[in-house]
Amino acid sequence: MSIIDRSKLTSLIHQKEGHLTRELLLSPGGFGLGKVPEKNLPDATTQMVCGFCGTGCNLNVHLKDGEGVCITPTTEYPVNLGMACPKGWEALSVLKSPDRAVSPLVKKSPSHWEPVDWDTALSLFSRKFKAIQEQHGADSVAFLSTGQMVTEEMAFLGALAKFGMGMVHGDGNTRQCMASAVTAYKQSFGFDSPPFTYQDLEESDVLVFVGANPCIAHPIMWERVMRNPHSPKIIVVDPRRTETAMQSTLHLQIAPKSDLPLFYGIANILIERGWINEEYIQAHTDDFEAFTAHVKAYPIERVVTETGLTQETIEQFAELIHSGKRVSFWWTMGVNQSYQGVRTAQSLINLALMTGNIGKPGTGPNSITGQCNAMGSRLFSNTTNLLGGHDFLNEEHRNKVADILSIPVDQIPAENSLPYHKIIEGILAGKIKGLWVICTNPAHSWINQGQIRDILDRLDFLVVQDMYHNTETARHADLILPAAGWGEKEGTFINAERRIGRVKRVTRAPGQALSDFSIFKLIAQYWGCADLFSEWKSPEDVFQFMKQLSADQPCDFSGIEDYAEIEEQGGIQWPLAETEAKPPEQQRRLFSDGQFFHSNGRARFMFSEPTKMPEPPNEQYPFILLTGRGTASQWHTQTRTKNSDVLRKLYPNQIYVEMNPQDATHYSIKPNEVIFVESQRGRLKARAFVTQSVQPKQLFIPMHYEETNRLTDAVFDPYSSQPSYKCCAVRVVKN
Ligand SMILES: Nc1nc2c(c(=O)[nH]1)N[C@H]1C(S)=C(S)[C@@H](COP(=O)(O)OP(=O)(O)OC[C@H]3O[C@@H](n4cnc5c(=O)[nH]c(N)nc54)[C@H](O)[C@@H]3O)O[C@H]1N2
Ligand SMILES: Nc1nc2c(c(=O)[nH]1)N[C@H]1C(S)=C(S)[C@@H](COP(=O)(O)OP(=O)(O)OC[C@H]3O[C@@H](n4cnc5c(=O)[nH]c(N)nc54)[C@H](O)[C@@H]3O)O[C@H]1N2
Ligand code: SF4
Ligand SMILES: [Mo]
Repeated sequence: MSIIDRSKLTSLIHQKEGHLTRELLLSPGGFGLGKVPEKNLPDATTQMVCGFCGTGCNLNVHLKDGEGVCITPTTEYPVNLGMACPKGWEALSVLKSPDRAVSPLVKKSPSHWEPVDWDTALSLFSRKFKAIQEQHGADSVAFLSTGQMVTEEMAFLGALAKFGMGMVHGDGNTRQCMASAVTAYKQSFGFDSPPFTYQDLEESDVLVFVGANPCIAHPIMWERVMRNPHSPKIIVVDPRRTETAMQSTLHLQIAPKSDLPLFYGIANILIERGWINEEYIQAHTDDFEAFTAHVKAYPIERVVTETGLTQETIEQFAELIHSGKRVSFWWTMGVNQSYQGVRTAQSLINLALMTGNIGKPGTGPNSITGQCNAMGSRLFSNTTNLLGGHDFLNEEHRNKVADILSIPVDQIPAENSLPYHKIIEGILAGKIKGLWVICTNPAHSWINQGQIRDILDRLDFLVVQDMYHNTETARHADLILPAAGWGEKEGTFINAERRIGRVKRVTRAPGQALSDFSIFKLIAQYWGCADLFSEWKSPEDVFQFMKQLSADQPCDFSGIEDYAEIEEQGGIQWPLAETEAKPPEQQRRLFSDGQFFHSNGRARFMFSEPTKMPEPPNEQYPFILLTGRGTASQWHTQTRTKNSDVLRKLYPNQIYVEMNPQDATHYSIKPNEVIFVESQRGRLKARAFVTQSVQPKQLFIPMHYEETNRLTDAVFDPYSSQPSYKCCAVRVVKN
């Protein structure tokens, strides 16, 4: 069954007033029903990539008098093949909202902001941040960036903050999301390099989804699985019986955070039974012997005890991996957002390496990205890496970047930024006094909300640059800068399969809101560093710099001519070096030659002992709380999706908590009853959704509701510093 019920969506859209052209395009009869006056029909169509999730679907935007009026999915684009989820269909609606920030706002009292013009706002921005830096040092002002702006804007922000304004510390919401996958790939392969192409979803005969719920979070990738002609076996590893698990061949409903013993145990079975690809291991990997010794400590009995699975299920899983000709492993936040996310991701990478399931169609250890441009931020946000996947600590890299950008090399910091949680700690310690938050909403989405909100209020100066004036973070801001959103500006995104796609301006930003690109350009002027960016006139100018910066890196895309070529080709995946033949093939994967990015060309088996759950349930707090995506119609902190009448009808408006019927009986809780959920850090009120989809003594609350992160525990992966959003101890209290 398709999870996108188009007939429902269409009828909901029909109910919407004032969008007759849209009704026509979506209705089964299409044009020609005679309902809409000729003059309202769109008169042109352009195409661009969706601005929500990392799938990167392409959308036709139909224009009337140069203004986008409605959307249909592009049929001939190699990603979505004519499909889109509700967020894509509704992408234009969320732009029109009374919540949009239409002018810069300056805080006058704790709950009162006044509109000012850009000159006043940017003079204040520069004066305040400069004063802080003069008194406390250049590194006392930091920034938080995003995986949701176009890459050209991310690069501009990172370069402006670090090369122009002297900042050392800057991180982004990709830390909340992809950091564990990034670190896992870097350690295992030598570069952050997701190897797959979406065609692999259709070419595998065994697909293993771990901590991933694509039916909700990546619906169009799931549609690609549904098109797979090989009657694939689908294995889902998730403590919840998710929408995806319900459609699987085999659901391994493991105890939360027992993935590591499970996959080590599976590796042990594969080795014991000789179900490994010795030739591949010999030719292309390091440290397999030590890995073999390590996984010996995971006999099946131990795996049974730690995961709660039966011996038969575990064996069946191993047999399916063995019998598959093309096995692929896909993971998302159930893996990354953990106190041992990096090693868990690597336990999947190890399985792919040891069975030779890499570099061939339908294979791969494949991390699915979350945000539309998480891949862009991984390469160009100038936070964890120096622009283009380079290293701040490497002198050669600093020289290369300085050369290409014609900036003095001593303006490039020769030290790494603090990761996100250390920036937050730095504020608490009084070392960081100024913060600039762009395109992210940490007062809702960061872990342990009470703490982050208190910490944001300790800043001397907080600037929030957002499309909407009333986000949870904006409510703490001293200065709010109104930004244009997706559809109101130009640039490129990089999707989960490394495909660079175009984003365009199809409508005007409201009021005085400006594209982030223009805001950065203005700030450079007010700060007095505009000279550094005199060549950065348009996003496409920056794209040309990005090409040069990527040259000779694994992500080399210097072979792409320009924006026009990206469009002609249906997006272009990196790498595409200048020397490569054109046109590039539309579906390309990495490592087909078995060459990895470590200096000896080999991949590494990475592993260690699992660590203890930081806050296991106890008598007082007997439940484990899981959090994640709720519906295909909700996006993160809901600043955007709550502004569509259609989407609002497709998701529960009030916060709810999923609870197993056994627990509901035990606590005498009736379906829909309002209860309290409490952790050591906070409490919230939610409606009980009594369902078999969660196991006894586990609860699930979607992240889209403001209250959810009151409960979560600020614990991080030691290698990636990614927050562990998906397990803390809570209790339920009846009204
Ligand atoms: N509709 C919608 N789509 C989205 C988003 C959105 O907000 N809304 N956000 C986008 C972003 S940024 C991201 S990062 C992705 C996230 O996409 P997903 O990672 O697929 O979504 P989540 O629901 O966060 O988590 C996936 C699953 O991990 C499971 N899980 C929890 N703990 C464990 C564990 O210990 N082991 C295992 N194996 N599984 C566990 C949860 O039960 C959950 O079902 O979605 C993207 N797509
Ligand atoms: N409990 C729990 N918490 C979680 C998660 C979880 O699973 N559980 N998942 C985590 C994950 S994976 C992620 S990615 C984060 C997401 O967390 P956030 O990044 O905080 O969430 P968003 O709602 O996407 O915030 C993006 C902000 O940017 C604004 N915006 C959109 N487009 C533009 C633009 O072009 N320019 C500017 N300037 N602003 C713009 C939006 O209005 C919004 O306020 O949440 C994390 N938090
Ligand atoms: S699946 Fe993702 S990229 Fe595709 S339409 Fe939906 S939100 Fe947009
Ligand atoms: Mo994410």
